[in-house]
Amino acid sequence: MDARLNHELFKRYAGNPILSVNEWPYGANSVFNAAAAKVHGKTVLLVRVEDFRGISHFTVARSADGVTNWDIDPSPTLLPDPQGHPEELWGIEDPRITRLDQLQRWAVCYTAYSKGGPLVSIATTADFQSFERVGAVMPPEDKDAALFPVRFNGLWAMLHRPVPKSPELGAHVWISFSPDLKHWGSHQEVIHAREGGWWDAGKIGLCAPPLETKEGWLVLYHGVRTTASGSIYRLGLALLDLEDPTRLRYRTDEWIFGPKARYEREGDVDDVVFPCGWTLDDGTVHIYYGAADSCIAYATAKLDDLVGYVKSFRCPEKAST
Ligand code: BMA
Repeated sequence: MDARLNHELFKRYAGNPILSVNEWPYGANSVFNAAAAKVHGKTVLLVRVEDFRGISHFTVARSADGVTNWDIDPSPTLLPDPQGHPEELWGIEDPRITRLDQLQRWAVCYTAYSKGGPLVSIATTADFQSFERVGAVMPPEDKDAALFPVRFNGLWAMLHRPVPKSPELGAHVWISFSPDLKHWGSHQEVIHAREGGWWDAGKIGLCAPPLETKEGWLVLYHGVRTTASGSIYRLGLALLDLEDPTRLRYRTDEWIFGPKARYEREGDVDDVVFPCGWTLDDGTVHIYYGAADSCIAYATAKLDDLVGYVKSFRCPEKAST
């Protein structure tokens, strides 16, 4: 394995960051961790905006080329609704968008920051202007959730990351199933955080929604490395079986992307790259990632390179932990 290869998979855009509070039409502390979708040929970002109270909401930004000339809603697109949804008391964070063709709608999984801790909520939309809440679907603490775009044996599937009470048990990616997006069950762990000195030891979480490829569901996940001077958020890849997404087939040993550029290394939270969305066209994957919890950056990779790279690592965690 060429150790340099992993740093060449994603190419950073030279004009990064592509969005920050400097472009925002109203005052905000930071804009980061945006979901992404292609809607009528345009790239739509559902951006996490943190206000000066520390509470987050979402605002839509649209661009024809997915990189420049962002048309940003002049005021918040989706605000937390603590009256109707008490679980949103301290804001809504880190959205992930999945197109559900069967429902002719987009589903947004997001973190609702409740008094009991962060939990997973879902809302749907047909136009990114009005949203219908499904509500809270997983109790706290649980976040980093996204839906698969299709049903498996008639059931919707969702990846998410529950956190056990004892931190030494680690926080892992789970999969759950639902007939109606509201009621979830058949919970099982699908990607296990590694242990010891690994870059993804102890705590991992889904980044962008699972991406369908001929070879399986491509999963981009973050690993959190705890160091003496704070946490480092880096990214790895996994491939789940196309027919049975409870089966982890491949997983990279090395991280494929980590904080390097200044805007990733310094911000409200240093050393964080945190993509909540990616889009695919003509074999190119476009990732949109929060950098240092302060701005949004953009990078591209070839889908074939990502799939080829993850397949060059034989899965099984048991061997690696
Ligand atoms: C995670 C989430 C993200 C954030 C990251 C780094 O737990 O809360 O929203 O970007 O921490 O601070």
